[in-house]
Amino acid sequence: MMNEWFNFNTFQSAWHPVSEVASDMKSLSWFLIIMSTSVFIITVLLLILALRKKDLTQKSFEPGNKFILWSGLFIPTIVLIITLVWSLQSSLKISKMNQEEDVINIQVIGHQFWWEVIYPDHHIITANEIYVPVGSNIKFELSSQDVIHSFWIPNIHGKLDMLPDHKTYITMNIERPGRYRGQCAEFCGLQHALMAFPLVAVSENEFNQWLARNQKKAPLDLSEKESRGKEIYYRESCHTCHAIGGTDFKGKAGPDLTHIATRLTLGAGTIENNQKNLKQWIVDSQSIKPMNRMPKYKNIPDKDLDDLLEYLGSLK
Ligand code: HEC
Ligand SMILES: [Cu+2]
Repeated sequence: MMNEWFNFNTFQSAWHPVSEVASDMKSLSWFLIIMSTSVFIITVLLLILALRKKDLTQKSFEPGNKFILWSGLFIPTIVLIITLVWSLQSSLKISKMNQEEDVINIQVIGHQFWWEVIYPDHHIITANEIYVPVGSNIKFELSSQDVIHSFWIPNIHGKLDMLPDHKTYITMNIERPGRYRGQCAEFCGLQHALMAFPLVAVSENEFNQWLARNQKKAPLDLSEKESRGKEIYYRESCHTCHAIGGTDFKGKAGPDLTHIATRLTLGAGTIENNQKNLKQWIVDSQSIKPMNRMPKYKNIPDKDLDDLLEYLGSLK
């Protein structure tokens, strides 16, 4: 069963804005679409009219003709000025928002093909999922660990590049709670299309609960099965790539797994996070997301795999 997160139409669309900036972009887009379509239709109609004229030697328009002056000069100038003023207004709003000081800081670092997410003021490191409160200014600091990626949540804002050697900033304010799909919008390698994430906008209250839960390190009072799973995690070298807060596992080449059991998706928005998918991901993530940077683990005995899953399940 797919959960609502995988219902594509409801969550990734620039036509369903949930922020002021995105609403502006939508109106401006409609304006441009209607204007350019009408210009196209009128031009084609005039062309047909001209082609139907029998006597081509007869001049119907003299230089200085009012019709030419209006449709060739005045109207286009007015339309272009309206467009210019409108889009400038939008960008002014964006740059004003970017100067807000009362913000929640979130750093997002692009990797092939996943997202590292850091809440520097709250000491939280996570991945492939971003929680934010509605109605607050969220300031994203974007960068990349490898190639150029692009940060794009169509319902909320335009795109912004994530560069390896330069930080970029964007401030957003989300009006309605919900899950909105973000997507890498710059071709960054073979799995660029499966480099996505849910942005979860919740009430202030729920956000604070999320913060409190995610500030906790991994639990240490493990059951026997979970402890065995932790040993398997070490034996199979998962720790060389994946950090788990509160343990000696500090790998940085893959997503942080401190709270993996509570994440919505696996493989950066590729599949739903459930027991069956997690097992399949570990055994052969390459069949789910070909060319991603995690090796296959086809040789882990079934019992060990079960214990490993039990351990990962304890990471809430
Ligand atoms: C060589 C480094 C490496 C090793 C070793 C490794 N992984 Fe991964 N793992 C990754 C990378 C990179 C990703 C991100 C893949 C993507 O989505 O593009 C990942 C993704 C994952 C995810 C999904 C996380 C998410 O938020 O989407 C899980 C769960 C996971 N690995 C578990 C494991 C386990 C368990 C082991 C040991 C059996 C392991 N990994 C070994 C590199 C590694
Ligand atoms: Cu990318």
